[in-house]
Amino acid sequence: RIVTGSNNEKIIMSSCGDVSYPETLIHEFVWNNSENYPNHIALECGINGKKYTFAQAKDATSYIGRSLRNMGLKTGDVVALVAPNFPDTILSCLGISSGGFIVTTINPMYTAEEMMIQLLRANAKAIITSTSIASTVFAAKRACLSHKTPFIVIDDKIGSMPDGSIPFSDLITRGKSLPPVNLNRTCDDIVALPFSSGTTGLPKGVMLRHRNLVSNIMMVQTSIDVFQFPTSTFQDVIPAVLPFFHIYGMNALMFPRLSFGAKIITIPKFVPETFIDILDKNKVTALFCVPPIILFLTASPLVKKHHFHHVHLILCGAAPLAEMDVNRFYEKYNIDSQICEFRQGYGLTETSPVNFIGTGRKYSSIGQNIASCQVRLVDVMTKKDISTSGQTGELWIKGPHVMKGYLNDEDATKNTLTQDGWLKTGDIAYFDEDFDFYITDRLKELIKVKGFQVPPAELEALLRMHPDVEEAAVIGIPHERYGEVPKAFIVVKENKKPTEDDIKDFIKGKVSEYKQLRGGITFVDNIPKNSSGKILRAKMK
Ligand code: 4UW
Repeated sequence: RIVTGSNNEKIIMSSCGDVSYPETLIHEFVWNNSENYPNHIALECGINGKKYTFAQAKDATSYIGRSLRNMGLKTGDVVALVAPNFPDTILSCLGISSGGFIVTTINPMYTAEEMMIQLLRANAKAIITSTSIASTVFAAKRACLSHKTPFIVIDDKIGSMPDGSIPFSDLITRGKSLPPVNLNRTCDDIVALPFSSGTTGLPKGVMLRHRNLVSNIMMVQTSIDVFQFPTSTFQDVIPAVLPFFHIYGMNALMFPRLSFGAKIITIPKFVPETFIDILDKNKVTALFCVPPIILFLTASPLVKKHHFHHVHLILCGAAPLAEMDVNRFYEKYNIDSQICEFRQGYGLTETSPVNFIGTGRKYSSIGQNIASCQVRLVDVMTKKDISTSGQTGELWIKGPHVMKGYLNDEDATKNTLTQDGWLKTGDIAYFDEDFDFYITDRLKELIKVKGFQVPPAELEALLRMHPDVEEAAVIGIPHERYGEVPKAFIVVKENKKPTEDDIKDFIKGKVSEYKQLRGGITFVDNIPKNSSGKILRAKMK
């Protein structure tokens, strides 16, 4: 499994070999097989029941692309998609691709200030949102983009459309009579621009090509053969509670599952009763989870054994999960783990996203590197490659799924991607005698709250804007339900005495709910730094 490279690097190859994948654009790939089951339901809203068959969804995608063209957008322009999970959110994503544009997905929970930053960095030329959050998104648009920027709104039956909005449904109805888009795009063009803070600093646009997305879907499919195309009697049914704006919801759930003919039931917000209602009414076959959902499934009195009757796979990733939590789940419901398999996955926005998938045997392991995913473990101190089981090092990744780089940020790109294409993940791992991998720590600055990224640099910059704050440092501390939560250390200015609540109130309206300082604030005399002024986070922990 370990091959020595030309620079004496020790490369851990996938036991699944290399994968071949078609030279196809992502929206074409997603609908490639849909002609075999045109009348199966592809998308269904878990709240209002709105449905699209595969034939309808495929056509709608193309009409949306044509309509966006007709608004004057040009090939390679960025369209911002800021919407909770709805069928129309998925159609928007694919429609943006079919028009030859790039989609930057923005967290719909963001405040207007947070949205503005991404709209500007991504240089968005149009926005698609939904009525329930339209007023916040509109405020962000008004503050930073031209009033001519098309503002398209999905009607999610809550809230209303700001003046001058374009109803999303018009894109589909009007697009029908427009000529097809003459696409001049290749697999090496960028199609998605999700944001990630990577190993350090503020969120950056992660440039993902069509090739990255398509290859990663085939890498997973080749490595775990657990999903089947629909037949006259079977179709995978998957509730989508993971947000589509995040790469896990986008290219581990939405695109791959649709391309293999599953029905996706969209859930805009995790509400326990709604989730259970969907499990009650549908023969759900697979669950895509983050650790807090696994804890919910195990602990909630609403969840019953029969909810898992048709479930063949439970996937979990985006943050660490303890083996004990999975054992508890199986014990509580007395479910056969051979029939309803549990597997962890390990992914990153920068790798489109999947690199490792569990084997269904060792629950605390992220499993093995999937087909075409090459891996190195690099000793943090000596910078030498590790080729022995049990030793920890930084995980490096190479393959067709690795991003092109960070948008307009050469320094961050250079610090993350080596010249010969290795991506430094900033995660610490080791492997056991079976080549099953385990994540043990995070070298990078990132804090993960319920699987969502919280870049400490963003909170530190905000804290430093408080008139009483001289210096600030933020780290993640463990939290029972959220995994981690941010905690701040603050040095106050001379003669100033802000309280913890003063500081928390200052942060409150500026960043989303999950970024709030739930770990509390400690006032200190100084913040440990190295000679170049970098905060010594490990020391602070
Ligand atoms: N254990 C410990 C894990 C794990 C983990 C991720 O927000 P991003 O950039 O991306 C993600 C993607 C997660 C994902 C995608 C597809 C998939 O199949 C799956 O599992 C089923 C998960 O979270 O954050 C990347 C960072 O999140 C941490 C790790 O630090 C990584 O660098 N992370 N998965 N299983 N930590």
